[in-house]
Amino acid sequence: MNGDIPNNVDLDHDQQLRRALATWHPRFLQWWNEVGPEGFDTSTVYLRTAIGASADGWANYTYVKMPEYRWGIFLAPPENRKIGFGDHPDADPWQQVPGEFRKELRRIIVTQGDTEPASVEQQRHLGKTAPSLYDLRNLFQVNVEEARHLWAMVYLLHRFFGRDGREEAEELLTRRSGHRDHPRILTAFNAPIRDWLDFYCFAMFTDRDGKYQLESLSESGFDPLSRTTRFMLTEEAHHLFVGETGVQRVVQRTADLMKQSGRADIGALGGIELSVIQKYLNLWYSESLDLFGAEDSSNAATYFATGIKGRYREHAPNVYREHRALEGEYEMRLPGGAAEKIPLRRAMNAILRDAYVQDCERGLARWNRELAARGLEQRLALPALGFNRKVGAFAGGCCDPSGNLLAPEEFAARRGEWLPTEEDRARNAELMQPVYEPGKVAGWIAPPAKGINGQPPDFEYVILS
Ligand code: BYC
Repeated sequence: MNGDIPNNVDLDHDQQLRRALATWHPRFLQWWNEVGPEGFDTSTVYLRTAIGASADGWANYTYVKMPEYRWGIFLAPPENRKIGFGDHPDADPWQQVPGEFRKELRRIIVTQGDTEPASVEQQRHLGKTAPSLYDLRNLFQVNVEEARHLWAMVYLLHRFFGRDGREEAEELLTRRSGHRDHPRILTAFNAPIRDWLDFYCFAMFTDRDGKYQLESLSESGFDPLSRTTRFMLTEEAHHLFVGETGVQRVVQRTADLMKQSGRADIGALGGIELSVIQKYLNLWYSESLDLFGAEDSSNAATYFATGIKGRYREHAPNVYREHRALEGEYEMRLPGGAAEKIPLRRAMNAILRDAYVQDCERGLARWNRELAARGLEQRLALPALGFNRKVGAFAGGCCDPSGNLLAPEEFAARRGEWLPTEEDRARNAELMQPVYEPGKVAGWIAPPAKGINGQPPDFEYVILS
């Protein structure tokens, strides 16, 4: 079985790793069969498979049946670098796990690893309602690659953490998204993804947290973690594209219907109303903000001080003047418009989140241009930092999307104005009938601007059987 695993980690000569994978690989396939995409095991899908870390190896397109996908293990090429930040910026990166940081590194790798299978589980049923074969294929591409990202973290656990690493790798296949007794670790990965608007918002906002977390882990002093996350980021870009353009296409269609009809309530015309799109943005943006952890975090300060996890683009030229972050403060915003200054190192989660927020605002501006281009006055918005938060300074309080504090009863009473209701979801479920004919696209979403890998609009991305 190991002979089939594409890799650049010298698997053939790593007996310990091969032995660990010999047990884990069949368990992984069992997990995929149990909770991976439902109903498409025998279909043939036009997928890219990473077969090497070089430019021509990581995006190899072929038709494959998903259970036969060749999940592999890849590290980006080594770089000549120093740790570059924290208490020992001039030290060489570690090729093995330093004993004193073992616990922290394991915890971060397990947390990262846990999100990957969780997302596959969350998206399990979406194939049955895909708006086109193009979208169906993109969903499956995201699914197989998130599963490969699980492999990336399992490689680190198996290769560098001995017996407890193997136990953690096993646990990654045991927890389940949304399970009452064995849930996934982070909150957003237990939230259901019930329809395609959830999926596009998830890929826009939650995958984007992934991008920022992976970027800061790619700065890590633990070199194998840095190299594996750098390679993951090459695949992640497509997931973000699926999310951002997915929402954009929904907005385009909605805007077209609004313009044609001269009205906002375009539900009867087969579109998703802008107010409903706004509620989904509110939900997934706020869920995803929680993924950055608390703004004031001693864990984050330790990760930075020890060289385990850097800031976004820590190594890039001209981004940070100094890399110890011992001086200076961060102004942490609090409910009700107040603020509190905290030492910079304790604010690493918040600093990363701020970069993320800016990136989300860029995506939002792109969607709003679709409305402006059609002469419409309405605009989408990102809700305030304090809206619908369960982690950090705003946890437990209640705010409306503009950031005004509310009594919990008022929030509960008005919740349906700001977050998707059962009626919104029922309406979307009714709209989202599958469209599996090559070149055809459901009526609630605009067609994609171009095909995958230069393919024509009527390309048969998935051969159903
Ligand atoms: N849910 O100091 P704090 C992706 C816990 S997405 C539940 O604020 P810290 C992907 C925390 O564990 C990226 N619990 O947190 C996307 C701690 O517990 P203890 C995933 C939470 O440690 C789409 C306590 O609260 N990668 O790749 O600084 C598809 C106080 O914690 C949550 C990573 O997250 C939460 N949201 O940081 C597929 C990177 N937040 O110690 C994939 C690895 C916090 O009191 N993870 N807690 O028991 C990390 O770097 C950090 O663990 C976090 C939180 C950034 C998540």
